[in-house]
Amino acid sequence: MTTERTLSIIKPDAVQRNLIGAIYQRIETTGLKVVAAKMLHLDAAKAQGFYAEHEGKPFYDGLVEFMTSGPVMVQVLEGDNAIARYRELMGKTNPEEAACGTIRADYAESMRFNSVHGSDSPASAAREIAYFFADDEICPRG
Ligand code: RTP
Ligand code: MG
Repeated sequence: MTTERTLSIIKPDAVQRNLIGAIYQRIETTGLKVVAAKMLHLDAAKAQGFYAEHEGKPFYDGLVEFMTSGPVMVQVLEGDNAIARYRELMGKTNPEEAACGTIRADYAESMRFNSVHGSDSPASAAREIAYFFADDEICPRG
């Protein structure tokens, strides 16, 4: 088993619908630990930089518009195989394809308004965590 960290975002649609607690409960119930957290209202430059890998794709401008439409909760999760386990907890990008019991199956409204983000690889996790958190803002829990 490998202890990993991953970057999680509760997106504006879910914050707006008061789902922060429900999503945190699922994260904690699955055994992942929140080791850093902050609420932010992203500006366009911050959202564009975060999703730079998707620049030029048809959904990019709409994605940036959505991610800047209201506050988000950003957190670092830690645990064994945290990256894959959190992606599994989220479910597929399109909520119509997400497995029963996943966050997106239960809460996402559409492909765009899909409630949560999770890093998709160790390299992405490292980049995304550093994009939002300084080292001294992360609190290892052991
Ligand atoms: P995320 O990065 O937000 O965790 O989502 P993901 O890995 O499951 O999906 P990704 O391919 O990275 O896409 C990022 C976000 O862009 C929106 N999207 N819209 N065809 C579309 O309309 C489309 N494809 C992607 C979604 O909000 C997705 O979460
Ligand atoms: Mg992604």
